Amino acid sequence: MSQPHPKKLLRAAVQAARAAGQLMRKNLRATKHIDSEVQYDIKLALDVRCQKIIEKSLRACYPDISILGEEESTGDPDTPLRWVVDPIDGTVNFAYGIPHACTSIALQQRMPNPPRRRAGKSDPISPAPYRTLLGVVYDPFADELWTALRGGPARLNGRAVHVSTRDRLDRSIVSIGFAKGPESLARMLPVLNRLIPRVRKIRMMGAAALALTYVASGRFDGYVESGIRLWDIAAGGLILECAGGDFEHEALDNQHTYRLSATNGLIKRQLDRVRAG
Ligand code: LIP
Repeated sequence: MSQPHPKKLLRAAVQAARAAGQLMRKNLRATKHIDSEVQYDIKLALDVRCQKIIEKSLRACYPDISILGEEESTGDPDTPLRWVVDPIDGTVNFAYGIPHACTSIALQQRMPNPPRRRAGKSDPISPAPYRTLLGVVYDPFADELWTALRGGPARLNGRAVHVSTRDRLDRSIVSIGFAKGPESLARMLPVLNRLIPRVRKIRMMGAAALALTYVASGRFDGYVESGIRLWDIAAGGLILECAGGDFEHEALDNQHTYRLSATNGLIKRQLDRVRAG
């Protein structure tokens, strides 16, 4: 199968993200049906409805590209390309009527012979055998659409964006996330305690994809989380890289789970020292 044109693929992802965003916007204040919940997480019926809208939209354009989604996966998992979809990133915010959530769609390419990693460098989300070709993150409440094609600029509503130039941790805003289980809390609470006295401000917003696009846009200077899933960060990771940022990640034991440190690149060493303790 010859690879479709990247800009057509991007258009399909934007169309799908906007369709899901429309449903999110319409239901922000509605009573939400909860499919399941645990202390640190909620699954909404709207998560599944948004995933279905995205799947239908993407498959209408590209029926042969598989979809790896937070809610479900469809198609042949061995296709050379795969969509990676989080229909609602920031589900708990959305469930509580907090207008800070988004749709995240990435396209990844299977790498036949995974590139050797240069020391300290890594492709967002590699580890092998996939690399991210495009990313779309859409916040329907702020009507902010971030896009990026590998090798090109990161854009917010069509205008190029770039990471901040702040190079001092004590002048930086660093976002931190706590994933869905007690082990993430255990790992990240000591990091939080070490960070608070060293930075200008900490922000905990509850949507990984938006935290990454905020670093890409110079609103945040860093973002750290452990136990985060591939679909939360695949699109935002590429957008950050295309905005000149650094997207370091480490695959954890359970599938599609990562520990990450995303920065403007300038505060990376200072942040790594604090994270390490
Ligand atoms: C969320 C992430 C957030 C993390 C939450 C949750 P979801 O994704 O965006 O950063 O801290 O635990 O994983 O579940 O809303 O798609």
